[in-house]
Amino acid sequence: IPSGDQPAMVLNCVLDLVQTNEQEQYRVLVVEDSRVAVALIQRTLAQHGIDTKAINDPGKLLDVLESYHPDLILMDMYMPRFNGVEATRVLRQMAQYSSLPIVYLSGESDVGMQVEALRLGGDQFLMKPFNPVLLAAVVKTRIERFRESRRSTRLDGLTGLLNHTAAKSRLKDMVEEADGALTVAMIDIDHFKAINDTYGHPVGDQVIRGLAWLLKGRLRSIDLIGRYGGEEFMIALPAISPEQAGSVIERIRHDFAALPHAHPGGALYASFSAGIASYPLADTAAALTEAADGALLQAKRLGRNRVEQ
Ligand code: GH3
Ligand code: MG
Ligand code: MG
Ligand code: MG
Ligand code: MG
Repeated sequence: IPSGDQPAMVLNCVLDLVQTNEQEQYRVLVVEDSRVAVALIQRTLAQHGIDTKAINDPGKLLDVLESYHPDLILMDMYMPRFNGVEATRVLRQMAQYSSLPIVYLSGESDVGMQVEALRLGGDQFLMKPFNPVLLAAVVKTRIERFRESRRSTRLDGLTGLLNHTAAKSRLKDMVEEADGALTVAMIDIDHFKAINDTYGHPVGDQVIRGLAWLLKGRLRSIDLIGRYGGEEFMIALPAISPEQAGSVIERIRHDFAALPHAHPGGALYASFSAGIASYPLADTAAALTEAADGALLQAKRLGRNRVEQ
């Protein structure tokens, strides 16, 4: 970050950092007993900017998976005290590894054995000695597809925002990383059932998308925006004071209430209520959510279209 006091410039640099972090380096776990093979594989993948970690001990597999979070496993078939196909079969029974790409890299030339290895959970079979160009291409395309599908299961289909599960998990990370202020807001559209009942479900959907659009436009890329439930959203704003965060939410509340939503007979107006809570007053994701929920309930009780703390 360059020195100088231009906030916009500093902000842009911060955004760049965030975006680079999002496009993390690909990680491949190499399960292989031959040092020569490991060296060849690591050199090939390193030439493509891919990070690798190698193990030859079956006892370490689960621990390494938890700490290294690979995007793909390159699995040897035959190792002393260790069978790659058996390890694959075990991983496939664990929910968190059921779709992790596993590519065999083995000298096994018997097609029947290769087919059996795929049947027990492998995604692809590559022969040793391997072609470096093919190996790199297989690894890269499989990882791209894996990351894309993981990304799409984290997003809500109607709004493109983080879904409930992803928003909760992102908030946990943000609380762990918080080195100062962090404000959470729970937002709920007012009398939404009446909007559906009066104008129909598709118009209701448009109102939800309208709020999502407004939130995306007003918040920073470091902020969390999630669709927490039907017409309920979760927001988290790091690195600004609770007072500043409160006025950001208040301005969005004001502008949403003035935003016209089209329906076949003209335009309708909606509003939302919000409850906010700040770290470190509440210091876990659960405590922040609960406190913000309580404040939201209070905002509803006090007549809606308002922000409460
Ligand atoms: P309040 O001001 O107390 O929040 O009242 P409300 O009517 O907004 O609250 P309530 O929870 O009773 O109604 C929420 C409604 O939102 C009920 C449900 O059918 C509707 N809903 C949930 N998800 C969607 C969706 O994706 N699209 C549409 N159109 N409606 C949805
Ligand atoms: Mg071997
Ligand atoms: Mg609701
Ligand atoms: Mg409700
Ligand atoms: Mg509501």
